[in-house]
Amino acid sequence: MAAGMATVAAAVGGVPSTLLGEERRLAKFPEKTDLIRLTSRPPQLETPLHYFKELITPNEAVFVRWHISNIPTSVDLNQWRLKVKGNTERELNLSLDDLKKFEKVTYTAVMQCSGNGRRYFEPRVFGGQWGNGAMANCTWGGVRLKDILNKAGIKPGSVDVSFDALDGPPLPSVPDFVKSLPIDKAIEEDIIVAYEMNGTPPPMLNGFPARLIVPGWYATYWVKSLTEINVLTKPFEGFFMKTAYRIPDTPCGCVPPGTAPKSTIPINRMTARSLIIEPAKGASIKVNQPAEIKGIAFSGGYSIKEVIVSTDSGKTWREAKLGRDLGRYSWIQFSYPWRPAKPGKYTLMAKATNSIGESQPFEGLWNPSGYLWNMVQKNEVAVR
Ligand SMILES: Nc1nc2c(c(=O)[nH]1)N[C@H]1C(S)=C(S)[C@@H](COP(=O)(O)O)O[C@H]1N2
Ligand SMILES: [Mo]
Repeated sequence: MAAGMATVAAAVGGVPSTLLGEERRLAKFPEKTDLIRLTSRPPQLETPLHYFKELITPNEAVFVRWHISNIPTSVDLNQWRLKVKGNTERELNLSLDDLKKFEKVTYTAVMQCSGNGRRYFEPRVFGGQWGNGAMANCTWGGVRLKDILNKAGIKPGSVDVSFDALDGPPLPSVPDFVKSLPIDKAIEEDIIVAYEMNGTPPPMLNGFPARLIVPGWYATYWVKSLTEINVLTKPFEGFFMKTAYRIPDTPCGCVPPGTAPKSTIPINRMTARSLIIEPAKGASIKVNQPAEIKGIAFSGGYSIKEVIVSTDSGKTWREAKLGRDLGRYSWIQFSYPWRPAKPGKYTLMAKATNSIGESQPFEGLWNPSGYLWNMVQKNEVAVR
């Protein structure tokens, strides 16, 4: 994979913007509100930023991302089963009611696509040209994957667990969307099979009737409309682990812009990031009036310790106030009371740091697939 990547990235500069999905029109899909359409088949829909004023993202506004066009449009719960098989003492075929008999776990976690913010990469890279709206903060309810695996009985010699779903390839030449986790990761306490999203069954497009939640990790692992869990004695080698969704094997997951990594690893935990939501980019603000700077910050499973805000392009910084803490997987809201005293152009910035010192770079970190975007934003606003 790595060898061809540098040339691919370099070529994107000359690609017409329509091929990069630049036509960002709103579209309405079943159970969803108007979202920004990147593609229709398969659906890739982005959330307009104003929805992130809320601590919890409503189901109808949550972004949508499918890889292959054969996606489920209805599920008969009398037929649907979650099969657990492979290197286990027994095979399970769980109905939704069976799943609900396990102990229920509920928490709030940010779901973010690996390619969120890809459109800001310089040089540009191929793939869905997401702005910052391929993320959501939802409360997930479901059952521990660990409890399901223990019920099946994991046999010695297990190395990976793979996850398959209702969506299938339209042609045999198209790889099926199957993901895997190493066995030690799969039995972590907080990974769940969720049948609730903000207290109701998830919309079809977000993985009805149940999906995997790997809190702190990018959503590529959050397999929707789950049907099969397979415990494996050999490393899983499917396309979406071996070829796609890999990052450079360097401490930053990045390489010099436009170059190919020497080696890669599967993408995993999310980087720390923050986003100013208000005032929006390009907003016009009245001089000498209170204008609160508000936003959100999160990281891959470690609580946000601090958010600092600048109103003068990063020359001086002030600590923002953090809002209600919904746990280490949730995003946290921040606010800073601002009252601009002079008219002019202002560049607003915010920088988050988590409890293990992970923060955000001032220059975009680059990798050929456009993952891990977390550069400190520069939001220009006008004060009149
Ligand atoms: N079955 C299935 N699950 C999937 C995918 C998919 O294509 N098929 N895409 C993954 C990726 S890359 C992302 S970003 C999230 C998106 O979840 P959402 O559509 O609920 O926002 O689903 C993940 N789970
Ligand atoms: Mo994704």
